[in-house]
Amino acid sequence: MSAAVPPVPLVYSEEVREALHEGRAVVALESNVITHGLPYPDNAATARKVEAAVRAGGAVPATVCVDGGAIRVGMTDADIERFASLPGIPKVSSRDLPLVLASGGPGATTVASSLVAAELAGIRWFSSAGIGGVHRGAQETFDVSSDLIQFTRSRVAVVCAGAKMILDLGLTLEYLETHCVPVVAYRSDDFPAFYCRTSGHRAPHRVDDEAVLARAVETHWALGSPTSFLVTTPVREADAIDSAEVDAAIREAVTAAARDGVFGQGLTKYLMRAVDAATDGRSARANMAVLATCAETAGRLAAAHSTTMR
Ligand code: PSU
Ligand code: MN
Repeated sequence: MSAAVPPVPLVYSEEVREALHEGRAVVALESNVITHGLPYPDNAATARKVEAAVRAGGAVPATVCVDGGAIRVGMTDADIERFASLPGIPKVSSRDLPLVLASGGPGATTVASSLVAAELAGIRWFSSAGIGGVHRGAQETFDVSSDLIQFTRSRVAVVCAGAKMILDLGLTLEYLETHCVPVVAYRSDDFPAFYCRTSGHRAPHRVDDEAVLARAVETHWALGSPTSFLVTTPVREADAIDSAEVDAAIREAVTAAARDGVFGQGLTKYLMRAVDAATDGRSARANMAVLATCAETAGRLAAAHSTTMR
């Protein structure tokens, strides 16, 4: 038997392959938000809207998933429909990737595993509404999202509306600072909180100019840093939720999760669904809106980046 390590099987959609070949701007997107973030059929409609938003920004979307023993970079419409409607497709974070690839089953990539795929594919930009982070009570539970650890390893610029509201956003910012991950608020002052416009924390940096941002991203990597580069953009005023409206619901959800013994990879989904239920779906609708906002900004920044670097 040969001791050679097999190459990582990457399968590109036609459109993404061409865009990368021609050096056009591409924005990677996760698929776990389709399978675990929203209910059917909102998830399918949102995935399409998010792809359209990337295009509106001027880039090509590449939604990432695992299927048939390969990492798929660019899902077809039929893929999206299948992932959205088929129950039981597992959440695949970075550590799960080799297992799902080896077994050949389908898997929905989180922010972390999508970054692994993006870097392998040579995609420099990624968009998500709310990244994972340090969970509330992590001092006891040790629950820190693999998304944060992956940021320390993948050279990808990540556009997001901050981290999910269910997390401890102060500790999440501390973690990013400790691990030398740049955090820049684009045309805003504060680190946002997913569907709330501010976390109450000021972002470490503010940049308003797309070309400056593009140069900062390149310079970060030129300096030898192996990390991601976070760019935040807040939810639009019209789509935003007042943090007072969700605060109590989040606190109750965190208590209920502890009572029900929910931990590990199922916790984030449990908390998000509990808040959606407590707000009569308002938080889910805000989630859909902010996904599109981030995607459009990512499309614009990725396009500006590819022009600036030409
Ligand atoms: N559940 C949702 N929406 C999401 C996620 C879960 O309702 O967006 C996700 C994202 O895929 C993110 C991941 O990368 O959860 C982080 O999970 P964890 O906190 O277990 O690391
Ligand atoms: Mn976790």
